[in-house]
Order: sequence, then C-alpha cells, then structure tokens
Amino acid sequence: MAIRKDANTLTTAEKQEFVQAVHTLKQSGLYDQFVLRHANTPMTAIHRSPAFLPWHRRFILDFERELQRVSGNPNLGLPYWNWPNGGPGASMWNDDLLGGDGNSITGIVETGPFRSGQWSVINSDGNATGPLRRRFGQSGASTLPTQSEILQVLGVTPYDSFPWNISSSPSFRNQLEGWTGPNLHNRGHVWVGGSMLPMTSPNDPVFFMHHCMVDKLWHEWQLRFPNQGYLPVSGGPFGQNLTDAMAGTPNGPVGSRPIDMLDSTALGIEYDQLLPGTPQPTPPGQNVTQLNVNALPVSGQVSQPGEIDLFEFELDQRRNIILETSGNSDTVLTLYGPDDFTREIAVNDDGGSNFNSRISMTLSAGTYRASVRLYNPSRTGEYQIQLSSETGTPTPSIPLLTVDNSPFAAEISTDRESDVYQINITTAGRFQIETQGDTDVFLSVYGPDSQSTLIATDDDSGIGLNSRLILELNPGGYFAAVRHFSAFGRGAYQIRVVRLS
Ligand code: CU1
Ligand code: CU1
Repeated sequence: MAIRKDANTLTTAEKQEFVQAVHTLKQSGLYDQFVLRHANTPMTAIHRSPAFLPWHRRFILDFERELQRVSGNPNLGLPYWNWPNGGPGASMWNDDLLGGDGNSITGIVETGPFRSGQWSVINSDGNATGPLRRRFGQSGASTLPTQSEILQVLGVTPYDSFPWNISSSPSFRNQLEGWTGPNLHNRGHVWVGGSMLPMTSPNDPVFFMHHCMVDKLWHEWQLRFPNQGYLPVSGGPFGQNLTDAMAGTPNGPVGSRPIDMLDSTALGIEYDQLLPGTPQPTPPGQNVTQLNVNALPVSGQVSQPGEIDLFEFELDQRRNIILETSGNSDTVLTLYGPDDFTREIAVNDDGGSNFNSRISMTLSAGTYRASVRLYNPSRTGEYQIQLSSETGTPTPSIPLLTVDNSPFAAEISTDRESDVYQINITTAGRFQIETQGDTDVFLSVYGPDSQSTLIATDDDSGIGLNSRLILELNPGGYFAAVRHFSAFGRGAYQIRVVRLS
C-alpha cells in the first residue's frame, strides 16, 4: 500500500523515483493533461466552493496513480508539503527533489530537476511558455502556515455553509482553502509565487505536494468529526451537492461525485503520520457496533490479542448512563465523545463485578464511542456489553460537593483512578476549588452541565503539591475530577469548594 510521506523525509531512492516518474509523465504529455484539466475547469466550480476538497482529492489521486503506473511501483505515495517544516531551508527544496527558489530578478528556477532547460510550463491553451518560476515569499505571503494555525482550522465545523463560497462561515472548507481564518491553502500558492499563482499552477510539481497536504488535513478533519458529513447534501449550486457530478472530472475507477471521494481509507489513501489529537482511521473491515439504550446485552469477543472492539451510541437528551460489561473476561472500557471521538471522557477497568468494567456518569445529548479491550493484552475472550440509562437527576454515584461545606475526604487507591464530583452552582460568582493533604493530585473542572467540556486544570497551585483553581462560574452543574499526578500514584486527599465572591 502506498503511504504518503512528508516530502522532507523521503529517502534518496524515493526522491529519485518521484522525480523520474514526474519527468516520464511530462515527456508523455500526460503531465500537461493534468495542468489543462485544472486550468480549463471553471474556477468557481472547483475553488471557492464546497467541491474544492473532493475535486482536488480526486485530481491528486489520479496523478498519484499515474506516477505509480509509470514507475511500476504501486507503493509510490505522493509526498506532501508539510508547511510548518517546509520553508526555504527545507530539504524538499534541495536539488534532488524540487529545486529551490527562482532567480531573485527573473524568478526563473535555475536549480534542481525542474530547472530552466529541464522543464517548461504551458498556458491554458497547452502551449509551452518558458521555464518554471518561483518567488518565495515575494508575492504577498511572506510566511507559511504554522502548526497552531493548522490545528485551529482543524477544529472548525461544519464542513461548509451557505452561501457556499468565499464568504461561508463557519466553514472548515473555506478556512482550509484560505478565504477566512489564518489562510492555509491560498497562502501556499502565494508564498511560492510565480508559476503557482494562475490556474495553470499544476505546472509546478509542488502543486501536487501542496494539495496532498490540503487533502491530508481534510482527512484528519474527517477522522476528528466522523459525524460531520459533506455539505451541501442538496440545494447548493449544481456540481456542489453531495451526489452531483463534479465539473472537469472524468469518469474513472472511483467516481466523480463528492460522495465518491469521502472515504480516504476506502480509496487506499494513507498518510505516514497524523497530527496530535487525530484518531487513527478505523481499519477497513473493523466494525463499529451500535448500542441502544436499555436494550439487551450485546455479545463481543476479543479474538486476537490486543484487539480493541468499538461501540457507538447516541443519546437524544442528557442522561445518566451505565455502560458495563459482563462475563469472565477482565475488560477495560474507554468512553469518548460527545461527537468527537478524540476526546476521552472516562476509562474504567474493574468498576463492575468479577473484573468487569463499568462506567456510570451523566452525559449530554450526542454521539459517543466506547472501546473495549482486555486488561491483559496477550489474552482473548468473550464478554457482553450493555448500556442502560435513566433520565432525571444526576447519577447518585457521583458525590456532590456542597459550596462552603467542610472538605470531603477521599483517596486515590488504584492505577489511573479519577474521582469525579459534582458541584451545583445556583448563583454566579467566584469560586475556589482546592485539594488538601500530602498527595500530589491533579484537578480538572468541567461544565457547565457537561462532564466533557473542560474549563480548567491545575496541578500544584495549592498548598504543597495540592491543586487550586479560582474560577468565575455561572449557574449550572460542574464536575471536578481528581487524579494522582502520576498514573500509578496513590494517596488520600480532601477536596472542597469555597465561594470567594
Ligand atoms: Cu486548484
Ligand atoms: Cu490549490
């Protein structure tokens, strides 16, 4: 399987193979067909609109398959331009891959395999118009996107919004394309400058690495938000809706509609690494089993050592739930959500009977994912899993911390134990939540009315190694979670909440 790698990490052999395959495509005329396909498709059919991402996913996938075909290597993956590490000094711009910046006066690229004399560009009529040109940082963008700007855009939902153009907001597509927000994709074109500016920009081979990065970020966004689909499903301009054929996209092995381009994994696309916070894609063939509230237990089986089984359930409203396993396997349950399966909200090993795991908590409406593994990763075994729920008051198993009461005494007595407390705030004010004792605990506060929306954390702001948070809180239900600073630490502590104003 082809793996798409950061262009800066290619081996010498991989660089040679890529450069050679691109030159072979150029000589056969196929490379220029890609330039023309991009240049002759109406600008706003494939840019400044929802189809931007699926159109370019298909475009670079077709290009990658041609590279594989002419190189005879089905594992040749299109490299991506990792912008935060892709400035002028990056190895991708060395003479064995892309060559560097253009001449400071003419902009003509004079180094590397695509230098003047070795490579020429065409116009939208297909006529050669001279050498490749680049003017790094000189055309209106002096910097490249940073990691934190990328992570910021990866948090934007939904996929796109009316009026489905450069003013769409909120819109992940529009921010990734670069018309709003920190400007990601557009900035890459402008930073390179020269041949990367007009609609014939695929003339510069870095175009494909640039769009490979864009595609990687869409892929990561899809993994982060599995319940946020492509938009618009219908009602948008023709060519932009989920099942419309996209302009300038030939029929091919994978279809030409946005819906055909949504599942990277199914399309055989794989990246060398994903950003922190992006969950790994569900391997093809791995099932996610639906759980229904108050239904009969579902049977599960860890049939391979180390296997992790996935379950999903949806809550129509805020509920107190109990998720538990039964049987003779020592299971560990982990719960993620709501609507974001990167956010771990609870983990339990032996909260149930007979080494079974059990999570009991109040959850807001939304979609949740649970994973089940065995405590001993070298074993296999069967189990049953059940989700039960009642609506109404918070789960009684969560102790209530009353404001201005005397400290509540508790203890971290097992590995990775996290003790959760509810705090009900009836009138807004300033509150101090703190621990006391000789144990180095770590405090997290969530809310309002959510056990998963993190407000603040603290390790050692209290006396000694204790935690202390001073927070302005509006009325609502809050949750304080206390764990030991280290995963295997233990010890007694006290916790209290005091109103300061
Ligand atoms: Cu484009
Ligand atoms: Cu582009």
